[in-house]
Order: sequence, then structure tokens, then C-alpha cells
Amino acid sequence: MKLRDSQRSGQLVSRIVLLIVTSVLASSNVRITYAATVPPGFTDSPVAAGLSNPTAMALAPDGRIFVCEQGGTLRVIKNGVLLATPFLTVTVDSSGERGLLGVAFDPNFISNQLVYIYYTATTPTVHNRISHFTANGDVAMTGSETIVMDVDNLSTATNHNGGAIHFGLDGNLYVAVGDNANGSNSQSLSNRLGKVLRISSNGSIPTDNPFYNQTTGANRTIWALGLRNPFTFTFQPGIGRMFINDVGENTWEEIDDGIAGSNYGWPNCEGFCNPPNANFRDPIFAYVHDGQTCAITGGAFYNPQTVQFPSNYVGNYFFADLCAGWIKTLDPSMGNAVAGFATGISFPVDLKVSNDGFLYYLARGSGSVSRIGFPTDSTPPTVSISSPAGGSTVARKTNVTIAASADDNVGVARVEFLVNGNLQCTDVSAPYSCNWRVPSPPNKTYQIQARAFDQAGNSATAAIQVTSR
Ligand SMILES: [Ca+2]
Ligand SMILES: [Ca+2]
Ligand SMILES: [Ca+2]
Repeated sequence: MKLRDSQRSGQLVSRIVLLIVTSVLASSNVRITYAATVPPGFTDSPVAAGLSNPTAMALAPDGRIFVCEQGGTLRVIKNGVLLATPFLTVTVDSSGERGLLGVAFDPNFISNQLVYIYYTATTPTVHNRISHFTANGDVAMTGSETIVMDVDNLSTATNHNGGAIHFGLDGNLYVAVGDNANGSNSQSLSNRLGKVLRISSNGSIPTDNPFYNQTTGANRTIWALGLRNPFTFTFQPGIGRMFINDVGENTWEEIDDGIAGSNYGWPNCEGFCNPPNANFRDPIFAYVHDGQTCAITGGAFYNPQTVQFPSNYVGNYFFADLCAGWIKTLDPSMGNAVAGFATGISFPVDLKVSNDGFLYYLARGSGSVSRIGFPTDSTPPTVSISSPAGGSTVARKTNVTIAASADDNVGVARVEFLVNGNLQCTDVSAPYSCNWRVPSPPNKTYQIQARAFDQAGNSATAAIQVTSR
């Protein structure tokens, strides 16, 4: 376990994801308050609290939220209430980063009611297991556990367990497994550690898996390798593109493009390989540890059925950093440009976008689920014309600069300039101005208008009159 200088700096700079958070929270006895900051026009609302060491969540098609607690209970949030009775309880080893770590709904959940989980089973030897259970309302049917896959037995190292499970558009279940704190596992096709695995919903192995003919037995489930601790990954709805968040060691946190047969380089490379190595797929984005950041989490594309956020967020990828407590966006259509989004979240571990366009986040530090929305903006901008002065005279046959200032609760989309009702210019960025050529007749009065719009289409207009001479 690599604590490095975390004690001296007083900040969490460890790469150890869950263990450190647990110990900090247990030892500080400080009630962490809820205080996320979101961009103008967005809202941040608590959904439910009272979760104990949550690790992952999934949104059911019916709107319920299922949340894994590390100690082995799968909880249900229904209509904003954390139900007292867990959906299920499994016996887990929850030491270090072990425990109940992943949950997914069968693609046919509405008809078959199957819920899949990933947890660290204790028998016969400690190992990670994927099982499915059959829902009967808000609880699992007694005796319905069906083991889908048992992953390799673990060493005494309790960290790097991965744990995310998601169904792809192909109907197969993808499973992210950590390297069990032994980097050599990641490069070996003789075990399933440090990998993404691909199995059918009943655990059988698709024969088109990329290493099927190079491997035997359970290792035929290997779909990608060279990962360290892929704690979270996700698929882009409707498109199926996979992004894997691989937690780095000392320097880099990675977002990897999930492509069959890829080798993501660990432990030979962390972040971008230097020098470049054609055998390894570099991340599409990596960020360096800055004293605040420690581990990438989250992972959700903004492609909801009903778009709520401004349209420029559609197709963006949200990701979080556990220790820095922020959420950022990556825009694949803009060269994977990254921008800040939310801050002040207490140890975010998972992100999801709901069908109705909210971004949900699971905050381990505060044991809560919250959601970020974008309510319809009905507040119009404000606008004024700063030059020329109202009632002034302007010289005919000269160029006059019309200048306006505009503001909005969310943001000004554009300012249109009109003279006697005719559009002269449109300016999309501040400072807002327009060049107007004053016609030649003297002693003419002109009405000049500046009309500001926000993204929702609300507008406001300022007007002055000037006279030519
Ligand atoms: Ca890598
Ligand atoms: Ca507005
Ligand atoms: Ca401008």
C-alpha cells in the first residue's frame, strides 16, 4: 500500500481507493456536509442519504436506484426514500477494497427481473464473484442466487479489485477486474486479473472473444488486458462505445477507449507510454495527480432519452475524482476536450445519467445519492446599449459602433442589433457590438435596438434613438 507523503501533506494522495476513505471517515468522526457547486443554471439536489460505505449504483428502468454497500448489502432508493430492508445481503470479505462492488440490471430486467452483482466471496477461498438474483418487488427472492462466474482466487493483497459490471449493446456482460496488486497479472493471459472480461448473461463464454483461441477454460473470457484497477467503466447509450476509468498508481489517472483485444499497458506504462509503444493502447485522456486528485471514478455519457442539460452536453462523458471531489466533462466531438463541471462532492465513487436527463452521483463520504439537473430557464437576459448615447446625433455617411452589454442567469447566447427594425449584426460573444454605416440623408431619426437571447430562447430588448446630421 503506497501511502507516500499523504500523512505529511495531510491530503489524500494515495492511490488506494476505498480503504483510505473508510479509515479517514472512521477516524475523523467529522460529519461531512453536503456542498456541491454546479455551473450557472444547474441545480444540485439530494436524493437520499444514510448509506454505509457505498461503492456503486445502478438505475433501474422503473426509476429505482440500487446502491451497493461495501459490507455486502444492496440497498434500494425508491421515490427518494432509502428503503430500510436491503434488496439482498451477501457474505463478503470487505477488508481493504474488497466487498460488494458492482451492480447491473439484466437488459431484459422488466421481463426476467434479474439483478447482477459483483462481490468478494469468502468461500471456499476468497475471490470475486458475479451472481444474479431474481427481484420480487424491492427484495430478492429467497434462494434465487445463481453464480454466473467465479473469478480467480485472491492473494493476501486486499486492494485493486475493480468491480464494475455492465451489459453492452450486444447483450453480453462486461466485468472489470483489478490486478490484485500484482502488475504482472495484467499482462498475463493465464489469469483474469487486471482485465475486462466478457461473458454471456448466463456466464457462458462468447466464442468471438478476442483471445478465445489463444487461451483455455475461463481465461477465454478475457476481452482486454493491461489494466491496473478499472474501478468503473461505462457504455455510451445507443452507441455502445466503452470508456474505462483505470485508477493509476503514483502519477496518472486514465480514461481508456474500450476496444476488444486491447492491451492498456499496465504495469509497463502508467498514463501515456513514454516512449510510445505500439503494443499498448494509450489512454484517450489522462490527468496527473496534483495533490488533490487521487483516483478516477464515475463514468457516464450524457445521452439520455430526454435531454435536460444544454445541448452542448449531449454526447459528453462525465467522470469524477475520488479525493478532489470534482466532476468534469470530456467531449469526444471536440478532441476529447475536458472542462470542469461540479466541485465540492465528498468522495464521489459513481455517476449515472437517468432516462429523464439528470446526472446522479454517489458520494461515499456523505453516504448519499444526489442529482444534478437543469431546470427550464425562464429568466430573460438583461441588456442595455452603452453607445451611442440615446438622443444623440450621429454624423451621416460615417461608421458608428453600436455597443451593448448583456447578462443572463445561465448565459447569453447572442445579441442581435437592429436599426429601424432591420437586423444589422449578430454578435455571439461579449463584448457585444455592431458596425453601422449611417445613411446619407440628414435629420433622419433612427431607432437602434439590441436584443439579447439566452440558450432557452428567452430575450430582452433595449432601444434608443439617434438623429443624423
Ligand atoms: Ca494504461
Ligand atoms: Ca436565462
Ligand atoms: Ca463580440
